[in-house]
Amino acid sequence: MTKMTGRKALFESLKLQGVEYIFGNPGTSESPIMHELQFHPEFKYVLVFQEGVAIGMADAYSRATGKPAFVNLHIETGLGNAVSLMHNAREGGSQIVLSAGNLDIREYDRGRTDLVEMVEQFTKFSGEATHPDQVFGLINRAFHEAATPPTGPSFVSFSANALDEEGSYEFFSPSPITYGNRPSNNAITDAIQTLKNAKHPAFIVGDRISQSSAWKEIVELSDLSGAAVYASSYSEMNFPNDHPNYKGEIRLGYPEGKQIMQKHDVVFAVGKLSTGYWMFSNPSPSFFQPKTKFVHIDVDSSNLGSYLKTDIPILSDPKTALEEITNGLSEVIDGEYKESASLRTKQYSIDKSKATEDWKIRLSQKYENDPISAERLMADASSVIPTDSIIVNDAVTSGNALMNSFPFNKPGSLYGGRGGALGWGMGGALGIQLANPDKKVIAFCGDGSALMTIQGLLTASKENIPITYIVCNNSLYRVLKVNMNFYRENVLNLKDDNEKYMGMEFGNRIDIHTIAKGMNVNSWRIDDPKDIKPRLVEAINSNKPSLLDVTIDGTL
Ligand SMILES: Cc1ncc(C[n+]2csc(CCOP(=O)(O)OP(=O)(O)O)c2C)c(N)n1
Ligand SMILES: [Mg+2]
Repeated sequence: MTKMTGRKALFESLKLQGVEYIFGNPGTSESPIMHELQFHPEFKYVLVFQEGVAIGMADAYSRATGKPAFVNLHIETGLGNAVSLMHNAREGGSQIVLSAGNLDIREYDRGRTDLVEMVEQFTKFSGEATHPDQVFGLINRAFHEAATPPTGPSFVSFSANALDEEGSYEFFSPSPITYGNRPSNNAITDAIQTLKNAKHPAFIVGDRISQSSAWKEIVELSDLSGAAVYASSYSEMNFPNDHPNYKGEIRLGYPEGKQIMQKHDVVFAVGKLSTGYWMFSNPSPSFFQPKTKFVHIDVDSSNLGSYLKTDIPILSDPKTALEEITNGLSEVIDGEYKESASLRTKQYSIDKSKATEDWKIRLSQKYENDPISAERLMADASSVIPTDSIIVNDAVTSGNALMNSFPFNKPGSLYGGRGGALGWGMGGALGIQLANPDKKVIAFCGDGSALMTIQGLLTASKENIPITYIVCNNSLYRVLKVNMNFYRENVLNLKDDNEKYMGMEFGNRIDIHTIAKGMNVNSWRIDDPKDIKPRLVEAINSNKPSLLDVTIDGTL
């Protein structure tokens, strides 16, 4: 047994977990941690000026490195600011270990907050060490829970006494984590048979494809079966968006999503499905034809068969399951099957060319618009951004133009927020850049989203993290207007154009480039579309944090 203070044991535990960065904002209750930090130069403390930035950063860093990210915030007051983006981390299963100091356990009756209760519903595991002996075990457990499938955020807090008093420890290194749960043979045989009998198969992919590195496997199976591929989530490159079979994102809960699904007799889904009807009333319990065979692959049993009628649930690492299905299918199909699969792919190729043509027409119609169209911004940006850059997508309604302008066909080329909380991108870009110091990181953010966590710019300049931010400044929450129209038309059955939009416009243009300057970030305001390309090249080549505040058209 080794004896030492709880605060020293905390750093020993973090070292064993291979932690490199601590994303944080301290307070007095974290004094033991901040005091001990000076003796551990092997950790880099990245100071944030708003807690949401730390969560966005940790979320993205953990996704880009594939390992847990550690965050330290200040007791209930700091945690409160973090909860919004912890929702995204829980939705996306991000490997975050969030921590905070708490009052001495003896202050239990003096207004001491139950921090675990406060954060628990946004985590996979939460606990507080109230005795120094618990520190190592708690850290070990929190990292293990965060990193094992299904991954997800953890929370740990430390009573002041647990950090300042001496405890006894038997340290050991964390166990290796294997992600490759094998599927049941019967389920695989049934899935192969189902796909073999399919006339119009479809795949719905989620971020679990990226998480299990199953890009090659999903493309191979789609090529072999001629399946159309829809993304339930595309916050990472889950299927090449330039592949003929790729049909774009699908919103299963919406009428148009259900309509698209009507033509498919077999649907294979991978990962958690976003099925929500967002905030509208009357959600739909089903999305497919009653006769459609539904096969669902995931590492999380709670996603399988629990909310959708599922013919073949496959509890497995997607990469392994997809590989086994592809191998099995290629052994049982004949020339006739191959012929119809290739006919489907041919048709999808024609559809794709048509969609590309439509996009070009839309772009040319809007190219000279004043204010700048989102289409022009994205097209011009994509023509000068180096091809091996990483794109961060927090662009909200400009995201469609982004997806049409950039080819995403390499793993790790794109990251976006997961879950509904606004403000992910400012911190998210920082985490991606820290995880990829040799790559250019270009982050597209909606002005509304950027303003939620604009303090991220201060961290960028303080640490000289050379991201180029592009703010799509339309002076409004445009998506809320789009959704309001949908609500009025489909839920309220109103056809009247004279309805007002309340609380969605910012009034005067907010000069985000001026805010950026105040935070020591090089920035430019762009009103003339001709400035997009040269300023963007200048920003990227500066190798410093920089920002383009682009006035774009927000009309519907
Ligand atoms: C923390 C938080 N607050 C409020 C919302 C509601 N909300 C969703 S999208 C949105 C507006 C996004 O606006 P912006 O980033 O400017 O993008 P745009 O719609 O203009 O393209 C808001 C306010 C949210 N999702 N998260
Ligand atoms: Mg906006």
